[in-house]
Amino acid sequence: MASAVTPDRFVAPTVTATAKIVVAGAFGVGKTTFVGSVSEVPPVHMEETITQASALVDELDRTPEKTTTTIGVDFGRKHLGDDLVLYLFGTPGQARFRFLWEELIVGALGALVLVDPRDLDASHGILTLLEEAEVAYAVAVNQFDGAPRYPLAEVHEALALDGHTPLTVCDARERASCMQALIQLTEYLARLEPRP
Ligand SMILES: Nc1nc2c(ncn2[C@@H]2O[C@H](COP(=O)(O)OP(=O)(O)O)[C@@H](O)[C@H]2O)c(=O)[nH]1
Ligand SMILES: [Mg+2]
Repeated sequence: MASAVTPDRFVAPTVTATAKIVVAGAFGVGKTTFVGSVSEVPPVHMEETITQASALVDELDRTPEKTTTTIGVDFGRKHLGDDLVLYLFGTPGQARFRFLWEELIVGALGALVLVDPRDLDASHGILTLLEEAEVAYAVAVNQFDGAPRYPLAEVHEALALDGHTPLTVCDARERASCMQALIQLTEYLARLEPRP
C-alpha cells in the first residue's frame, strides 16, 4: 500500500471507509496472537496473569505454554488497500466474559472466528452468539503445530456452518495467512447486503 502517511501512526488520507471487525473464538485459539500478527499499530492487549482460580475454570491443559488469559479486549488496526481501515477487536472466549463480547459486537461489520482444530466443539458457543446477534462471520482454523489437519469440508460440517460461510486455515503467528483470512472475511462482508 503506497501512502505518504506512515500507517503505524496515522490513518492514510485516502481512507474512505472504516470497519469494526471482531476477532472471536474460544479460550486459547490464538486471538491475541492473530491481532498482534496483523496490526500495524502496537496491539493493545489487556492481559491478566492466570490465577489458581482461573486455572480451575479455564481449560489450560491444551495450552501449557500459555501463562496469561485475556480479561479485556485486544485492539489492532490494519489498512486494506488505500481506502479501507479495519479496526480489530479481540474478544475473550470464556463463557463468563459473554457480557463483554455482547457489548463488543455492537456496531461490528463482521467477525472472524478462530477455531482450534483440536477442539472444534469449543467454538459452538461463539458461533451461536454471533448468529443470534446477526453478525456475519467467517471462520479460520488456526492450524496449531501437531494438531489434526481436517479437510475443510469436514470442519464445515463439524461446525454446522452455512454453505456460504467462508472457511480457511491460518497460522495466527504468521502475518500473510492471517491477512488472507481477513481479506476473505472482508470480501464476504462486501458481497452481503450493505448495512445502513
Ligand atoms: N503453534 C502455534 N501456537 C500458537 C498459534 N497461535 C497461537 N499460539 C499460541 O497459543 C497460545 C494461545 O494464543 P493466544 O493468542 O493467547 O490465544 P487467545 O486466548 O485466543 O488470545 C499462545 O501461547 C500462542 O503463542 C499458532 O498458530 N500455532
Ligand atoms: Mg487473548
